[in-house]
Amino acid sequence: MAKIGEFTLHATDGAARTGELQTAHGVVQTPIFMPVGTVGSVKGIAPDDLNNIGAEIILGNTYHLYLRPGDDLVARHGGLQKFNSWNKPILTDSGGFQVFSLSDLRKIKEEGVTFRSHLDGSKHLFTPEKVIQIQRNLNSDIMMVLDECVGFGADKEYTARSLEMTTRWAKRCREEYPRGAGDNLLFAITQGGFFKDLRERSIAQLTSEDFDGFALGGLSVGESKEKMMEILYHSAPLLPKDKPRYLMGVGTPLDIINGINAGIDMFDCVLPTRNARNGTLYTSQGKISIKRKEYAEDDGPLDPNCNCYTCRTFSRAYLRHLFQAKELLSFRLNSIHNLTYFLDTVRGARKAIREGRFAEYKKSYEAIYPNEVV
Ligand code: PRF
Ligand code: ZN
Repeated sequence: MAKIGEFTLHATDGAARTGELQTAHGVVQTPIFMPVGTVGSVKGIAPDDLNNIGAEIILGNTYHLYLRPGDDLVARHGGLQKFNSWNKPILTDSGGFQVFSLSDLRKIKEEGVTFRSHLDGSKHLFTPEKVIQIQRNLNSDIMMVLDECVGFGADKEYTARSLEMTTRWAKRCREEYPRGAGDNLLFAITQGGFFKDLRERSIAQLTSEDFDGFALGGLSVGESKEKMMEILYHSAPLLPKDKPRYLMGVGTPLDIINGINAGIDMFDCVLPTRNARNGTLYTSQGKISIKRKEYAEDDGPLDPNCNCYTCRTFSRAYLRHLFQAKELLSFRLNSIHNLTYFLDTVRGARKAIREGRFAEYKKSYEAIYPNEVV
């Protein structure tokens, strides 16, 4: 077995790469998509489903698990994998982003960020040290440092001051959890908003420190696709080649293809599961809304090119009926399919990279999503 934290590249095709990352709970093939399991559960589906889909790693949220049921309770139950019976790798986001998007009355200081719980209004402080302690209690395979994700529209002066603080917070996280102190990996998060020179500064500062991987944060926060792509294609090549690169909270299938094309290895997004629950399904023919009348009598499979349980077993007519009747099974079957689609996308990318035809693979996705091409 490779050493925990070892990242091995198997093939490259242009800037796109395929490889594997060793974690304490097993190997992750890259490029990878990580289904989001905010509270330790991927909404609507069980670990059995995730295994059948071929999920290799899921994402959990420090913010949610700290507030409920509490990281100390999870620790008493043997860590997140014992608690939720998903015994493969888990990455946890640090809480910074969720505090900014979910909680009230947040106040950012050098020490950390104070906020009120979205559940009961209680007051809390996340410091870089605290979020490491929480993620250690959860026994996350890949822990993320505390960062500030500056919103779209933040001015240059604010963004510059913020990224310097994010760097200091990252260093404090590393000091709280020195290399060799455990089997949990620690990734840094680069910021810098939509200013190329600030992106360069953040990357230079963080990559001179000793982390197991590096994320691009602060993208897909309301900017145009053009802006996101500009920063993505500028920043990804500046990240170390020999460490995993993670594009946080991104994105659509075509965003993921572009990320891989820019040299990104890891992705997460609520899109496949959230859209599954509102009836928006990704297929090899593009996005469809299963609630539409045209599917009422459609006996065909949801996606003839998909081999998931949903597509092997049920008709579009039945899936439409379940959705219209607000049956819980609709959530499960739609989520199984959408996650399969996203995982098929990254599995197909790995194969294309190995075979030196990633450009062609990318074109096939641009043809499916013509309105998204930038
Ligand atoms: N920081 C953290 N988590 C995140 C982001 C970030 O910038 C994003 C931005 N798309 C998603 N999730 N810690
Ligand atoms: Zn399917």
